[in-house]
Amino acid sequence: MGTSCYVAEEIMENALHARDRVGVQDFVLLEDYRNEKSFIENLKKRFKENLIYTYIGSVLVSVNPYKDLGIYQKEYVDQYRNVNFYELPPHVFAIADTAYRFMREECRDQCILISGESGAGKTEASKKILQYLAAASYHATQVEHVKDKLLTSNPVLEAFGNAKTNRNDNSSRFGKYMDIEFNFMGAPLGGHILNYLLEKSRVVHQNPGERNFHIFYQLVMGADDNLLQKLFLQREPELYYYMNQGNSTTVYGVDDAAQFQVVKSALSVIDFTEEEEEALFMITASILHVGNIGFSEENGQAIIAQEKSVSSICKLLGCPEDVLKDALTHRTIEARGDTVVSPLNRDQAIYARDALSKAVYERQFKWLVQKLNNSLENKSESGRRTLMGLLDIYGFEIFQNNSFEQFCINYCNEKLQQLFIELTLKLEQEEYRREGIEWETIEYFNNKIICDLIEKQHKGVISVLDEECLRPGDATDVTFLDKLETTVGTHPHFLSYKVADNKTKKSLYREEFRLKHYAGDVTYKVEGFLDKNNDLLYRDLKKAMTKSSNLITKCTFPDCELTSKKRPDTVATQFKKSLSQLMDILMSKEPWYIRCIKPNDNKLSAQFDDTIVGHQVKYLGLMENLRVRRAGFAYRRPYEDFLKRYKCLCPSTWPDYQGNAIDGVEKLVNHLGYKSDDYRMGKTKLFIRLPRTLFETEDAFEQKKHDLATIIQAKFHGYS
Ligand code: AOV
Ligand code: MG
Repeated sequence: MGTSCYVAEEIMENALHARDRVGVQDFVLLEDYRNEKSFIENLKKRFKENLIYTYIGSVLVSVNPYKDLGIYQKEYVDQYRNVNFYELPPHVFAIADTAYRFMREECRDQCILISGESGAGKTEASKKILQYLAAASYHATQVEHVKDKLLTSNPVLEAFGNAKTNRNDNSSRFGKYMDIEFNFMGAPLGGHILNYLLEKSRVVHQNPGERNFHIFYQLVMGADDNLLQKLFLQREPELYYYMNQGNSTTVYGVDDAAQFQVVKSALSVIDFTEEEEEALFMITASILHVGNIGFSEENGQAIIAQEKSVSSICKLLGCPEDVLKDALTHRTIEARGDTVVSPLNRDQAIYARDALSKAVYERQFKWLVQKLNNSLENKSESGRRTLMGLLDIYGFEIFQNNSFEQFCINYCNEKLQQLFIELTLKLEQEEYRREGIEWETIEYFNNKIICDLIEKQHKGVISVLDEECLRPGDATDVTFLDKLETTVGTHPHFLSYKVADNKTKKSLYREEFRLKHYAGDVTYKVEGFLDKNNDLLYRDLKKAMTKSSNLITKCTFPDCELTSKKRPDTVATQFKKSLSQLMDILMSKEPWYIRCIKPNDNKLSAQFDDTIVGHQVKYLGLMENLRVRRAGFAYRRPYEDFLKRYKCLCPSTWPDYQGNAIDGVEKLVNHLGYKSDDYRMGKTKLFIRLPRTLFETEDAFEQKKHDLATIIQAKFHGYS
């Protein structure tokens, strides 16, 4: 037996002795593996011992410790480097290392999918993976710069895309998928980021206890006096309407001013020029001024209350003051060649003002991602390359008030859960059946029904919403709800006041609908759905922005947009399309999963709430995942591949073998002494139950390679 297996056994032994205290490190070893209570008990035992990671086979379950455990330093990176998956205690580094090695050795694209509800630890996990890949991958001076950029892209994106919510002090308000590109030696060459739907409504509105995006607070608290003056800002977040609505301008334990310095230095690493940096902060500042404009009303016409704010904006963005003032209080409508200018009332003006802020911020964010991508682009090498994808999205969320944003976020989580089901529960079981391996079907809840309810053509929530958005005339949020009730009213995962039974009616208001998501019931208020989906910015304001001399705004509001007649897709449809593309990307890669769990709802370190954890275990499908894993096989390879790699280990298959692959593999496994329960012969593939069996074979292979190399070397020396 090779040394690595010996170590594995010893660890396993130790683990068994310590089981009472620390539980099992792989749920597959859990005796009472069908029992949810035992499952949760095991998580809890480990959590209490600060062991936050546990495997279900190759799936990593992680429980947020809400404290620094000191398990991510360099020693840990070194420890996990090039070590077989099961030989060390579970760790996010082990997943990163295994995916990285698979990618290099088998030249196949990999992806690591991180899921879990808001605050469960997805973003932290994704940062640890990036850190590991940078530290453990091939070192060379020419790639260190790429690594720097990959790592520093994070604080910049988080500053502009994360915010404090009531669920998480550093909540991601956009979805992020990142591909890192490696050459054949495993050196990172570059990267590419895809971003998904930023929650831009936060720019103009925050719920009690919440904040706007971090960057606003960082700028106001961290800019030096000089810069602050240049931006016409004061060091008091409470002065700005866009920062003070949540009545919570600070985050416990966070130093916004220090973070601003981190962002500034990160910007220079990712190739921002001084002008670009200045333009970026000017836009950010101008949005704060937009929020403070304020309007009064006379004879039904809006009047700008804070002229000073407008003049600051115009100086910062370099756009003519009269044009902006007009655009903030008037609307031009063009019909059949005629143009009619009509004044806005106060509400309309506020609406237009906020639409402007949202559009400017969102476009700036997209520009930022594009700029990052330019900086991360692999310009040095062509040739064979493989990709490692990393997905970190916004987690499932339920708030007191749920609106269009939560609808999109939760829809995204449904899609990701669907992918998990497809790949780990459905395809896995189908493969056993297809390969003719005896299999007792394991039942699971398939959330495809909810995905369909949301996205089905003509019949889903998004289609109905779009229909109302595009219908000229009297469409409102309420007519949208009416239509929803007619179209999907009988769907088992849909409820609203009108279609609910008398008992459920009591828990619903008239202008709400409830979706029974895989992770729980969420009640959405329809108010604002049409507006947010339409996402209109009045032409006058667009026009004012095209006149801006700020180098970012100039680029994000191109003139051609004014002449384009084509109506863009609605927000929900754009999102649906981008998610569908994302699913295709993920399906084309070998997936690894990290399932994050939140131990309590109070962001506390020492609290493990059985009910809250139990709920997550249930909806994440972890019990079913375990049962499939228990009954299944950890490793499978087509006969040809297996034979090709290991044929040298058996005298009947090496050096000469003419027969077919299946017979060859049979000879091989017999010779290697596989026991009958260790493996199954499928129609086209060999299935191996435990990784240990494969490790032994791999060790024997390494030994053989070594022996052969020694023989060849000896011969070589003999001849010379
Ligand atoms: P999320 O990404 O899953 O939520 P985060 O990764 O932002 O959640 O984690 C929330 C907070 O929990 C972090 O800011 C840390 O304080 C703490 N935390 C998470 N993981 C760890 C860890 N491994 N060690 C120590 N502390 C941790 V959201 O983005 O809201 O869905 O949209
Ligand atoms: Mg996050």
